Amino acid sequence: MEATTKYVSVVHEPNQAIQTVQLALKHATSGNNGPAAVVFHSGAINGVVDTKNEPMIYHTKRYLVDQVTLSSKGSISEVIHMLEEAEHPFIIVGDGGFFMTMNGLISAVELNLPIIVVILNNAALGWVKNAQSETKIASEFEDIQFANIAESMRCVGYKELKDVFEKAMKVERPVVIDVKTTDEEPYKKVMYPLARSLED
Ligand SMILES: Cc1ncc(C[n+]2csc(CCOP(=O)(O)OP(=O)(O)O)c2C)c(N)n1
Ligand SMILES: [Mg+2]
Repeated sequence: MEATTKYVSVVHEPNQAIQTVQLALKHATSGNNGPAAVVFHSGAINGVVDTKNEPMIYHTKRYLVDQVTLSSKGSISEVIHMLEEAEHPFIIVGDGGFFMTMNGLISAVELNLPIIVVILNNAALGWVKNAQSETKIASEFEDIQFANIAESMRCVGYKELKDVFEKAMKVERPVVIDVKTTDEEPYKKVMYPLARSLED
């Protein structure tokens, strides 16, 4: 977590919680604003005090192949710098991922950022749908009009890809482009073999 945050603190005792969160907020919002993290022992919720063991943080090593390098503080700042320098940063996201994160567009509109969000719209939580057998539950979307959602959030929305990029680059506000894709290609085809083997 140290690689991705400005400040990390571990809470061992329940009565440290409020002060630690306040300190984290102070760090997050002072100087160069950035993420801060406070890690609690799950037992702290029930009043258990554990000063000896560090809280467990979910281990990613089982899922990530060795070639994936963990981000360092330097590479995160590099990405932020690239986004700041880019005239029109492109953000590519699935339709499900867009739903999970579209509140970010409110800030993008407020800050007048000329970002271009491209939605790969397969009308599904493809990852979930592919992993379900015959019966599909809560993994398929209706025909959602993302361009309309974008327009109603005061972004510019386009419904199709044809000839759109040149137009999008001239817009000085956030743009959302709804690109219809297929959901017939399963995600397993593009997974790392190790990750696939854990699912099979
Ligand atoms: C906040 C959050 N909720 C749930 C998940 C689990 N999850 C991983 S991929 C996925 C489906 C994403 O759908 P979409 O962005 O449309 O991508 P697709 O697989 O269809 O290309 C979900 C629900 C997650 N990663 N993050
Ligand atoms: Mg999808």
